[in-house]
Parts: sequence; structure tokens; C-alpha cells
Amino acid sequence: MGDSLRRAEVVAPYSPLTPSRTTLGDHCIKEPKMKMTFRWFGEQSDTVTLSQIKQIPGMSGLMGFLDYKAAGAVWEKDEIAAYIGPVHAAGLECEVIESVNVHEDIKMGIGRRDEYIENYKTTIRHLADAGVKVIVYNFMPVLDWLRTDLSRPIPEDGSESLYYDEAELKGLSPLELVRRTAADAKGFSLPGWEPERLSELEFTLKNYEGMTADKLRDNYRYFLDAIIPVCDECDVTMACHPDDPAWPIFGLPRIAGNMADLGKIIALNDSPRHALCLCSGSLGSNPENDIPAIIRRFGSMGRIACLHIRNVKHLGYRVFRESSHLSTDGDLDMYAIVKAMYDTCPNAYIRPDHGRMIWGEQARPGYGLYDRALGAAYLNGLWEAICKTP
Ligand code: DNO
Repeated sequence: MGDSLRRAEVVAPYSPLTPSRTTLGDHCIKEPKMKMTFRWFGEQSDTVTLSQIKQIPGMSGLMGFLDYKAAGAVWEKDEIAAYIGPVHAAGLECEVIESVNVHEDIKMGIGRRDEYIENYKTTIRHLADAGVKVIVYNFMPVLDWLRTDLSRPIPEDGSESLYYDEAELKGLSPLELVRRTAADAKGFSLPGWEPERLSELEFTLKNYEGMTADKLRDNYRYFLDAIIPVCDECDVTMACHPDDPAWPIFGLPRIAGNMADLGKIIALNDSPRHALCLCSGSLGSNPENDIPAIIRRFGSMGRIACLHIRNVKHLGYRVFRESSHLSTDGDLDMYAIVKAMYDTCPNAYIRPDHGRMIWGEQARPGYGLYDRALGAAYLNGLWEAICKTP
């Protein structure tokens, strides 16, 4: 921030009368343009429509998702086409797909893992045929992202946001937490909380007993060794999403919570097809994580394929809420984050991440229209300012 203030002092003030400012080229943001995208759950499952997304300034496409697919199943060509067809018809791209979930057998290294890996390879080929360039996934055991309240009022303005208080987990079993989260979701499905996966929760948790971070990484390497050659063939990049929150939960190991963890993950396979989905909010759940530094490290290695950007407000030890995207509403410096992206991985895809519920909107927690649209506009504003700052 200090850097930006210093810059502001030396840059001449903008004047609408300065002729060079009124020519088309000078008004345009210089390349690279931000590849701004939006998560969309499909025509049957989203309260947000494609035409609304198209009307958000600067929106180039989606990070797509087939919310009904079970982990381990092949994403069939016709299913992918049914999702992507309307997206293209709305004038949006679909070069990123999220949450192609990895089956627990692969993470645990047991049972039918080779069969599920073959299915995953087929899915990669099918997505590549449909023009997909980046696949976002995670390697979190059993539970994806986790919150203890999906609609906690923010006292300052009456909006509602996702909230986490580790103390509230103490008396809860994972199953109780899953039931509570499902009840809290207002009837919407939540990405990462697919019922089929969670119905086997107790059995799966039992199987994870004795799992260590090193064993999990070994199984991860096995998975990558199998799928990365297919990515090379198809020109698709795999983007690993970090742990959220960024520490182990319910005694399950988690291996993607900080810079050192992500370094070990990247070292599992040398191909640039093995990359990260840098999620500022997930990593930002731990105030010790320096998000701009993490972006600079892996961005300059060419290992950030896409970014999920949102802000977090810490309210105590392992207590936080998801704030609006604005720097001053949370604890992350969004200017520094976008600047790190601009400097090291400007061609990565980006999307605003979870938004608050504002203006009376009823939608899937974290995935309404209004606050995410505000987030996208804000990120575009930061980008334009960075592009135009000499
Ligand atoms: C949460 C999302 C995650 C993410 C998956 C990727 O809202 O960011 O569900 O898409 O972890 O597999």
C-alpha cells in the first residue's frame, strides 16, 4: 500500500482535457486483459442467469461446474456439452472447469483407485475436447471447504456472510457438522458437499485412520504421474485448490495450507501442467499466510493457472468471516494481491469468490449475484489502475 501511495504522489493528476487521454488507445486497459470469470452451477441449479453474468462489466467467461457428478464418475461428452452450449450461446467462454472431484480411494491409495484414475483421464480428454484449458480440483481428505455458519449477519451493515469459529466444531462430530451445513444451505447444493460423498462419511473417516501427510502426498504423486501425461497430450492444466480453512480438520491430514505445503505439492511433478488454483480466502484463513508472497513465488514459476479472490476478516484465533472483497472490509490487501498477479501470472484466469448475501438476495450461500458482481468490478478497477500506473 505504501508503494501505491508513493506512486500516486509522482503520477501527474488526470485531466480530461489532456488530448492524449481522450484517444481510444489511452482509455483502454493495456494488455494483458484480466480473464475475469464467474462460477455458475448450470441452468437447473443456479439462481443467477447467464444473461445476468454477461452483463457484469468485464466478464469473459465462467468457471464451470457439473454439480451432480459423483467423484470418480466420468464426465460424459453430452453432459459437458449440455452445460457449455448455453454458456457459449450467451457469449461467454468456458475454459475453466471446477471441482472435478478426486475419489477418496485415490487419496487413500486403496480399492478401486486405478479404475477411478482411468475415469479421471477420460474426463480430462472429454473436457479438453470441449475447449476446457484448466481443471480445478483439490486433494483435501473427505471434507472440502468448511464453515460453521453459512449466513451469519455482519453487525456493521446487516448483510450475511459465511463464518467460521473453530470452537463451535469442538462438540460436533463430522456427521453432525455435515447435517448442520446441509440444513443451513437453504435447500441449495453446495460445491464440495456432494451428498453421495458425504453419505459414506463415517466409513470414509474410518478408512483415513493412520493416514499421514506424507502418505497422502505419495498417493497424490501417484495420481499426478498417471494423469499429467494426458494433460500434456490434451493441453489441459490441472489447478490444485488449497485447503479451506488452511489447517487439518477433525484429525484428517491436510497438505495444502501454506507456502511450504504448496511448494511440496508443486515438487510432486515437474510439468507446468501441474499448477495451482490460488485461493486468497482459503489461504487467508490463516493470518500467517502472506498471500501476495505466495502468488509471487508460484506465479513466477509459471505454476498458477487460476485464482479465486475474496477477502477474510479475522475476529479471533481461528474465528473469521468472509467479508466483502474490499481491502478495508477485511484483513487482506487486495491491491497487493492483484499487483502480485499482474506482475507474475497476468494471464491466469480469475474469479471473484464467495460473496455476502446483500440487498435481500436469496441464493446459494456464497454464490449470489450481487456481491460477487461487486467483487468483479472492484478487481477490474484495481487491474485498470495497476495497468495504467507507470
Ligand atoms: C468453494 C470452492 C471449492 C473449490 C474446490 C475445487 O467455494 O472454491 O469448492 O471449487 O475445492 O475442487
